[in-house]
Amino acid sequence: MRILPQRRRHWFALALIPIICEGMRRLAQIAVRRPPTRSVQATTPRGCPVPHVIHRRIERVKPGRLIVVGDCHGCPELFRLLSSLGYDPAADNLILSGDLVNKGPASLAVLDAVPQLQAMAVRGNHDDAVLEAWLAFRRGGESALSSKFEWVRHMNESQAAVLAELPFTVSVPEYGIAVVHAGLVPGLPLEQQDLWAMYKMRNLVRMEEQEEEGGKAAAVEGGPGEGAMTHGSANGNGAAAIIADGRGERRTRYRPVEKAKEGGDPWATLWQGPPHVFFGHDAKRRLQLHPAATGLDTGCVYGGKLTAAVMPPLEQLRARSPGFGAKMAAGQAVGREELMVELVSVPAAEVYSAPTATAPAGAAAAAVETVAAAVAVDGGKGHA
Ligand SMILES: *[C@@H]1O[C@H](CO)[C@@H](O)[C@H](O)[C@H]1NC(C)=O
Ligand SMILES: [Mn+2]
Repeated sequence: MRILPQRRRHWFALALIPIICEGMRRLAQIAVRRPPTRSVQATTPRGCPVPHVIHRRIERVKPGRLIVVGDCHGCPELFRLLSSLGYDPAADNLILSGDLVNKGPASLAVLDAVPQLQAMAVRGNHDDAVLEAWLAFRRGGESALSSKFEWVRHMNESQAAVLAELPFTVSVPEYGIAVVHAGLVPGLPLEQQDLWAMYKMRNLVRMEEQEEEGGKAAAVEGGPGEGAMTHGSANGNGAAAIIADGRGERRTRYRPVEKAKEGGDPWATLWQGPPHVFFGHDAKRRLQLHPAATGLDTGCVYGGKLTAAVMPPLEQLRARSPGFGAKMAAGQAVGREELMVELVSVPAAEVYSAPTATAPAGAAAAAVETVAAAVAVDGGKGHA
């Protein structure tokens, strides 16, 4: 620096500013353990390899019914529910809403059942955590397993492969539906949805004006290549969405958060579709019946029940539900009525896991339970 004349030193310092800013930005990202916004999603939020297919599409359904089942959490009720439905793997289409494993006693049996039953499933946060634990166990031996994941030592390669291949969403365009474990942010194409948010979020916080002007969400606004969402936002702060509202002038941004106490609204109340989204993850809110989203986690592992949304075969649906064809043709979200959804539940045989977090406020919980009781139709057979 000394050899530079005063004026040139000045310019040299100016030239350094963007470099310093970039460095600080990178440091800030590292500090919150968030990779750069444009990075390819090389790992899941738990550091597992991303599956080959993140967003699975079922282009042609089998000729039977479409059945979406809520969070199993290793509960044997899955088998009772399916037998009460007379599930036929050769004809029916079965999708599980994730959190297949953990907390219940039959995690390995559920994993074995996925290929045996020709089921599809989406990745829940527990599925990813179990896969992470198994990978660490296989790398580090005995010491790598915490007591919570003790059972994971018995998981073999085929069972782990089921977890490793779980996509984050399964879409069935012919029915106008999609399945995700936790939720989706309105206004973003699937490819830009945040991996963390898809299996962790419960609420969406509308971002304040000043928050909107911060750099955090700005990257989502950019052109091609800049839209990729990051997934390291373990606190939910990194994923913000921008919605082009109407002609794209007014924009609403939402920040997905994990816990209701972090504010905002249940994401499913803001979701307008299409598609109609079936999801799980939110056992505290139990059955959620919104116009374009249906929450199916009815807390089986906590002694609640396991719930399925059953839709008729596509051919029957088209013939018997005029609203279905009309809405699909108009590119609108289909509701449960148009989909002729029947909700079928089996009660849990026991409390497999004590709910850890506090239940929702009494009145609200009671109201939700009443709705659930009014709508859910018990499976009839297989209840003994
Ligand atoms: C894993 O265990 C299941 C039985 O639970 C068995 O069917 C499968 O063949 C096993 N896979 C391997 C690779 O050992
Ligand atoms: Mn979950």
